[in-house]
Amino acid sequence: MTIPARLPRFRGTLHDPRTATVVGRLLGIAVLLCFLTGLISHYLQEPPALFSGHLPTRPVSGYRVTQGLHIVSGIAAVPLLLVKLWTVYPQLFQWPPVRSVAHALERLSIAVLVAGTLLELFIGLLNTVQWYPWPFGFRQVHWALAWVITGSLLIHLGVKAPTIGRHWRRHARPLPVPGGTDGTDRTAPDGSDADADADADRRALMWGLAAAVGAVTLVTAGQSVTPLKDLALLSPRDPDAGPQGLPVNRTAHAAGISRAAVRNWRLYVGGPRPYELTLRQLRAMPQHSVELPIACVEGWSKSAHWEGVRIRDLLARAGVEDGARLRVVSLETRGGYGVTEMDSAYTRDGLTLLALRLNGQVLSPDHGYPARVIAPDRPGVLQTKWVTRLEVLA
Ligand SMILES: Nc1nc2c(c(=O)[nH]1)N[C@H]1C(S)=C(S)[C@@H](COP(=O)(O)O)O[C@H]1N2
Ligand SMILES: [Mo]
Repeated sequence: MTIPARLPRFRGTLHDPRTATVVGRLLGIAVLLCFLTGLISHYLQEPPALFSGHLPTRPVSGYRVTQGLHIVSGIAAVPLLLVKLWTVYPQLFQWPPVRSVAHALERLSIAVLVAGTLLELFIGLLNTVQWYPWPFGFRQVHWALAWVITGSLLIHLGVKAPTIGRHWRRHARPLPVPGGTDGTDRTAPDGSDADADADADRRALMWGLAAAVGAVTLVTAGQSVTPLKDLALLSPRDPDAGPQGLPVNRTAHAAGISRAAVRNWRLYVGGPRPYELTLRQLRAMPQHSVELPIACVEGWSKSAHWEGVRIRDLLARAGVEDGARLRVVSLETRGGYGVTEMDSAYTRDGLTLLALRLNGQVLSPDHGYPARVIAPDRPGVLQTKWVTRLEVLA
């Protein structure tokens, strides 16, 4: 078989299986961490019936940590993926392009893996800057792609297992035997030691990669890791910005909350003895204070001091037994977050409040005045603002 003369030839020492293995396993760790924390986020937002009543509410910052790790590992995967692709891209020019049916399927699975991962990281990154320039639902696509990636990655790992195994450890280098004929001669024609050169190149590459991953992590992690916040040059959100020391994702204006709606506001609570309360009546109920974070799926998070009425107490007043599942309805009628569900694990929890105050002040309009949900260990997107109804679900 002759190789077409126009195919490029690659002489770099780092387009080799050892480098692909070393970079690949770091990328694998990042992808695995991102996948597992993504599963957690998905199941907290859309709990299967199996978990009903059992969603974790401790540690209260659990979601802050797992979602912070999700964003950090996803961002770290970007330079790792780029270097991995650079290491193996000469394979694109292998000849013949397809050797057998199995080989064709393998190449196809890699194409799916690469395309899926690039798209997943890209839409994830755009999501962290709150940009949704596509017609499809972000979460559904992000979720589906995660499984496409997992499947094609398992195929890839299975096919490459022998190669990965061979190059998992650095080979002890045989002593160079100049001019040796037993196949152990590692001396390049110019007298240098080719293996040693490759090792040195690889070390340089890995330091560069470590610097790149470290840099992108340091300048973004500050949006959830408070001690790093002064370094968070590139994080889309400054956790200190916003009224009352807390960022705002959707303002009252953007959510279409009218003055009239707020003026006529009442809280309805369903149950065997449903009732309605004015804000004044709500303020007359026993108030509790909690220290809980808002942890947005987009990666920023911030702890705050909340005061308000326990959801548990509101339900008890309506004659609801401990542990009801709720539908929480906001004054907001457009958008996907106006109506949310709350698992009984949260409604049972004494830390779950219908908050009226934030950091010592009455909630500002953008933070959900007159009342919003705050619950422990819960994705920010479900901490519903401008709450007006609590309906008990069967
Ligand atoms: N009604 C309503 N509640 C909402 C939202 C919304 O768009 N509408 N955004 C949610 C999201 S995505 C987050 S992260 C938090 C942000 O809270 P904050 O803007 O009060 O800081 O509120 C949540 N509550
Ligand atoms: Mo959010």
